[in-house]
Amino acid sequence: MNYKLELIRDSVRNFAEQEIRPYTREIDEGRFYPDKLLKMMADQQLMGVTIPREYGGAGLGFQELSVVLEEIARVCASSTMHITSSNTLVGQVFLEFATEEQKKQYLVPLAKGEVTATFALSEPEAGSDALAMSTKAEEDGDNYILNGRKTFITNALESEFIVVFAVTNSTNIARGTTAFIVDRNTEGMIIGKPENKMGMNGSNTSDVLLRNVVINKNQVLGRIGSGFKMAMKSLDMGRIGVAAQAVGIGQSAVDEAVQFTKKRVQFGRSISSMQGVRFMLADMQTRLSVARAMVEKVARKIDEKEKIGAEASIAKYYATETCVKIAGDALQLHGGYGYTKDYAIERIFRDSRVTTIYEGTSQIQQILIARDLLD
Ligand code: COS
Repeated sequence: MNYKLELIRDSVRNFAEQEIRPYTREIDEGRFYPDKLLKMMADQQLMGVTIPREYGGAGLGFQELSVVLEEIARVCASSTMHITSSNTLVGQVFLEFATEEQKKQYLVPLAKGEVTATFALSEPEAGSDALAMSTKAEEDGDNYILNGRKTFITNALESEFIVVFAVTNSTNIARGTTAFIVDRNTEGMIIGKPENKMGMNGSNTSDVLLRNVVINKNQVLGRIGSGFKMAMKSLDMGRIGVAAQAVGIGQSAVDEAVQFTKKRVQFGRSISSMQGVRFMLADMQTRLSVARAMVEKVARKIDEKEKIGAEASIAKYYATETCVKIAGDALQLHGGYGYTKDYAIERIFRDSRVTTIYEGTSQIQQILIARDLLD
């Protein structure tokens, strides 16, 4: 047993149970996220788990982050949407590619939880096919001028800055995409109204419209033309974050199913005493244990700087499909009650569903896994 990880697990579990649990229903039904909880998560250093101390983070790794995401998602999946970007997508691109000055200006407040930021890659016609992106950045003296539309951008409305990927050379998009840091309120950047989503209601998702947005060249992140590979690399990190979140959601489904089936009496006995129900619960628990072990393995490899190949995709694919399956089975075990908003499993089922879609669908993960095997 890794005592340090177990201590972190206990402490985050207590925090989530005591501070977040009382708001879970309100967050889901009200489609908002309390500032008070954001501040508390920042005070617990949850926004910067994987960011070194010198840049305002906790100086830990992906193993610790996985435990944090799992324990928070177990109580309120939406809450993890406020922790992932700073630790994975945005945090990792800044850590690896930003200049020292950019790190001081952007990464430090992000890791401390003083500001929110997001990652804008997807477009209306470029979702799974990221290379189909059409947002353009044209050079103009000391500046670039950005035009285009990004879609499904997490927390865009609250973000103090957005990492926008745009094409600087359309002859080869894989080698002609660049990442730009666009500050909130930059003229020409318009954030759309939040999507009316099925779940994860504690986090907004909006379009980002860029109309002749003038960005100085010192706001380029990394090298000109290196943006696509940067996005793909950070998505590998992001995917292990989603896998950990899925394990947490899956665990909450198991918790709810155990609690409900023990209490529910049919045919004169608790349904948890029936073999058919017990087999379902055993199957759920087994799949969940496998998913957790996969996440732990990939997180350890990332921390030890070992090559992960397609393993982040394998973990994301398996953990998220498992999460959706377990949430569905747990709802089934609740019978008609599971179909009402009176039981937490209804929200858990809705929240689970996006995990096989965002940060690369299950089908994209299958493509990457098969390529690693065959090509
Ligand atoms: N790390 C670094 N470089 C990578 C990479 C990675 N993980 N994955 C791909 N690349 C590079 C390739 O090496 C290639 O570079 P060269 O042209 O210099 O050889 C380039 O990127 C293009 O890759 P590829 O040829 O594999 O492109 P495809 O269009 O065949 O596939 C996929 C790209 C499908 C893998 C990509 O579009 C993808 O991941 N799509 C899903 C996007 C996604 O997850 N969206 C959700 C966003 S939520 S923030």
